[in-house]
Amino acid sequence: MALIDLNKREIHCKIVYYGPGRCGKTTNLFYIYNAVSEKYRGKLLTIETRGERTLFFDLLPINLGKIHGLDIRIQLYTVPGQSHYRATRKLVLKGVDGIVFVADSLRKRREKNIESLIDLKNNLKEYGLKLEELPLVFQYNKRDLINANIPLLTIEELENDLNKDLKAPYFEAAALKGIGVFETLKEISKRTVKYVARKYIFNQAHKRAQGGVL
Ligand SMILES: Nc1nc2c(ncn2[C@@H]2O[C@H](COP(=O)(O)OP(=O)(O)OP(=O)(O)O)[C@@H](O)[C@H]2O)c(=O)[nH]1
Ligand SMILES: [Mg+2]
Repeated sequence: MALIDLNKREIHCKIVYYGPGRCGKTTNLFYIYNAVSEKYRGKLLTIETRGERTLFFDLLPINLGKIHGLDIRIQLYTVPGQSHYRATRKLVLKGVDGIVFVADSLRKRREKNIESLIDLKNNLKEYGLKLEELPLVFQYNKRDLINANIPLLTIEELENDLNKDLKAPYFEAAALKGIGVFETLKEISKRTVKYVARKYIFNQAHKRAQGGVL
């Protein structure tokens, strides 16, 4: 849940990495954790995993430094992608401020990507939120497998399947090698901080206007 603390001059935002099972959400967080200096990151919490499958969520707090004198603190979450953890995904989405949708480039995962995006929209709806109104970035992951002779979806196909109407920015990535990981994080952070700041200013103005009437 976004929080702006003007006394401490801090903004806190929640960004959720969403997407089908095994698309590479946790891999993104591991890469970020290993690449960011201790000064700018908290502990990486991986709450319940079996093998490499997330069963509840991962959480990594990072500090992006200052913008306009405010400390930007971001909490990165991942959801468990496997279909039967829908209730957990909904729980993790509570209070979300920005979303990275990680899609799997493997051709055989095409339907799973589409299903996961529908699942995301349905879960948001239950909180009265619309995907098109939230900060959103797509990450088309596992592009490195193009060299392994494994059938991959083209970027055009991924865009057409997932982002035709949303028209959100997208990044090609190979999260295991860190390619596209920080580009994705930078874009979603920028959009999320802007969104949270705007919402805050709007709410303050609304409160003042209401105070004026009473
Ligand atoms: N080749 C390749 N493999 C990747 C890439 N990103 C992730 N993987 C592999 O894909 C598998 C699943 O990655 P995870 O990050 O655990 O996937 P997840 O989305 O967190 O999966 P769930 O927790 O089940 O939702 C692991 O074996 C990763 O090493 C990538 O860019 N390229
Ligand atoms: Mg995971």
